[in-house]
Amino acid sequence: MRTDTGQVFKLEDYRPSDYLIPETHLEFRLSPQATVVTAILIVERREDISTSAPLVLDGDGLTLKRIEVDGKMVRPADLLASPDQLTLLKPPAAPRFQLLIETELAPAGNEALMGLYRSNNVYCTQCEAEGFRRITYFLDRPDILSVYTVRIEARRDEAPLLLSNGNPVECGDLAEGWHYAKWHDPFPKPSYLFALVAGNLGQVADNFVTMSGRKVELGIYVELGKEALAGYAMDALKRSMQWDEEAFGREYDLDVFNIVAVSDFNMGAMENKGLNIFNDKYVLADQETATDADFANIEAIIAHEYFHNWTGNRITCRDWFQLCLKEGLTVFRDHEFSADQRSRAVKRIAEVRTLRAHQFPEDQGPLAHPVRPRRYREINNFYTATVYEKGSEVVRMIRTILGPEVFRAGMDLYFERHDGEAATIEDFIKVFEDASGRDLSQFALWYHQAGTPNLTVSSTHNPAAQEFTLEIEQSVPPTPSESRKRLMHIPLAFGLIGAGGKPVAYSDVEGASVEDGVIHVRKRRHVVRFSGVAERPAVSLNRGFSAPVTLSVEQKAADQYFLARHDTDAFSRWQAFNTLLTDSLIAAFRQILGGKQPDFAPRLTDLAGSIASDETLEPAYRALALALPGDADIARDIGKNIDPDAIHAARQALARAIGMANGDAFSGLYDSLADESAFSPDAASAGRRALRNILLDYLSLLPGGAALAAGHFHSATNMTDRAAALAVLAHRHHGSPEAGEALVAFEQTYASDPLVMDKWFQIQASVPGPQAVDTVRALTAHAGFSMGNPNRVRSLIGTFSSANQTGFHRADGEGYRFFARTVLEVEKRNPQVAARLATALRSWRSLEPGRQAKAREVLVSIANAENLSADLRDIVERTLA
Ligand code: 0A1
Ligand code: ZN
Repeated sequence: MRTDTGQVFKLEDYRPSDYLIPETHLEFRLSPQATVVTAILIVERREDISTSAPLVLDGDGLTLKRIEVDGKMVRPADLLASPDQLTLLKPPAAPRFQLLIETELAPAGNEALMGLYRSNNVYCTQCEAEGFRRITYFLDRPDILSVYTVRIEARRDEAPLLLSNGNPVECGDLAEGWHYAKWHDPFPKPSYLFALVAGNLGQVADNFVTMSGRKVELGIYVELGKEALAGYAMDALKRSMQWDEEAFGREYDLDVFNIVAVSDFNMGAMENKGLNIFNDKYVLADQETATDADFANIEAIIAHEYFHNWTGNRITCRDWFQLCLKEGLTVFRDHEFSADQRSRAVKRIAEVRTLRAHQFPEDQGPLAHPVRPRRYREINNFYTATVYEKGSEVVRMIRTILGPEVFRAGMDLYFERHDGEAATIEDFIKVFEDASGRDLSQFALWYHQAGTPNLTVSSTHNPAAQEFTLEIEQSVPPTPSESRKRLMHIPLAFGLIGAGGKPVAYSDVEGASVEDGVIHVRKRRHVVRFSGVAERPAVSLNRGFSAPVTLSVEQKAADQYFLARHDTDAFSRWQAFNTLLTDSLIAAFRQILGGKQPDFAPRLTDLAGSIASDETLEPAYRALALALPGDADIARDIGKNIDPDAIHAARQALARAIGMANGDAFSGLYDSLADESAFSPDAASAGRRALRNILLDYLSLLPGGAALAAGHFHSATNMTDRAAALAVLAHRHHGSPEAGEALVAFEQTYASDPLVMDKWFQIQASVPGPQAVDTVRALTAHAGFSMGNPNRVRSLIGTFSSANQTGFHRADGEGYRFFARTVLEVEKRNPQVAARLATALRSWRSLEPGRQAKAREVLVSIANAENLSADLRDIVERTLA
């Protein structure tokens, strides 16, 4: 485990390396305990660098066995070697030389899952961000682009399959049951994109003919016997390849494209050149084991990793501060792909819910950082919702500002100008400035400034003057180490809506630049006057969520109801209803704190009923509208002095009120949505299931609800319905015989399928209430649970801490204490996963004082633990700062 050196890396300290490594030749002789890696590096000194400059290579816990320069041993006096660094004090005077480095690794003992490790007896690698230095000494930084040739040797019985990046070159037998394969990747790449896989895996093969007529062999490798579960992923891959050609003109460049699914993986998946490695959860699926959400995630992540081939691999990042250059852009691309494959409106709502659930709290708490950070201690902790999701929103805003054609021209220029380079955010912004002739310097603050801007908006109508006025004021809250903020350029899409939902025309506008339905907010305050407006319109703001901001709008409730029924922008219509729900939940929370029974306006519960049965809306959309803001969403919007029990009670009360007000209608609709036809994971079928399952959730709160949910569970013919019913039983009817029976039945059926058991862990870890801590603690001893597998840990401990507000934030602090002990236990094996888990405490300062003190105590106890990893120390210290 890498302990903390306290070193802070700063963007302004970037300077190019003195040396380059144009060629990298690697040889692996694989064995679980003693893999030998021989690296032959062609090293080049930059022209302007003195011959006396030492060559300093990165390492992380390495055992050096041999080192030679140009075929000769290096004198010990000319070398400084430690597990974490290798320095050639006197490199040859020649501008180009050859360095041979032999290291020995024990992949079987590598539980951090970085570098070369074993997952279910399969050798695999994870090198982003700094895992390559756990394999060999190297200039392990993304601006060192090298052409790799890799030879892998292994026992044929142990590893019949030998894969690396690029194209296969040759393979053959060796003595004593060993064999080898050689791979060559002609595209220079940074070390973080290196990959190797060796093992005994099943293959699904297909091919894709690119737009220029080249045939690419496609392979997806999975655990033997699971081949049938990879069909959906293969289909998603082919659709992704096709889409990138059509939407961005990007063609695949190697002869083969391989994907390997492994069961121990720290993140979702990894875009290694020509050899993507996936968490198996994002590959394996069929109707029996995967939910519709799983299918959608697989499609999105397969696309995301594939799209990285251009945005990340062909054009990579100069340094890790530029992470959003590849991640924000690639998330934007995968969002657009999913929107094209599914329903654009539904996709947009889901994206915004995710952004608000994960990125807004990050931006509003102690871990806030700009989309392009300027400092880090541990780069692994910067694979965040801000870099990914907000990074994607920033790209989307560029498209909104420039329009789709100019945006595409800018992207074309980006590929043309920077192909084969390690680029920066400045390079990225410049292509759009050049393509559009616009100055994007104020806009660029979105990359440099942390915090979610707020827009305060009020409106007035002067019928005599036929003038409608919007007053818009922007503010950006202070964030850690950035107390003063500059004014941003915020593209605010809007609509003025009149009677019957018709757009209201205006003859002129002044006070801000307004183009194509977008107000460009650039100053602290704009008074935007629309003339020629005879009747007071309702205003629909931030349509399509054109900017990732919070809005404080002075809006009459009647207007809000009107928009929830009539807004022609699907996102904003959803938003209007969601705001009504949130406002009444917050009011109910306050009633509960004041010792009153919460009450809800009948027009709100009626509106829920009419949305549910509105046949002009897609079922998936209706399902999203009916999904109440979660406990954590409500807490975020309240912002301070949070009592999770009161929030949960408010939410329960509203769910019950909506169920009671619409029982008959919901029941009829629920029956009509029953589907006897063959299963299909397509978006429309999934939408109908989603609507039916949310109706079940409401109906389960009415008399007979447990029996209804039990019937749904037992008659389910797919995992979406089965898991939804199990969640309803476990959450709404906790402790009932129906819930108990269903949990047992599910466990018995799926005990041998870890990915399905993850759902069983998740459902139980999220059952609200004070008993949850004991449930989760007991489940850590379940035979299917393992502290060493990231998926299991996230399902049980991650769900408990991030999706169970009443359980985790139990008033006596037991949730926190259990959590802290568990995080430290996970950390011993896997610091990266532990650090990510620990971010669940980032909003501790918004809790009521009692819980706040208890949360602080456990954060301090983690900070004081001995030998803390760099990963966990970084998170805990920033959280406490
Ligand atoms: N680049 C990957 C994410 C990723 C980052 C770090 C990893 O290390 C464990 C793994 C994957 C992506 O964006 O998909
Ligand atoms: Zn990515």
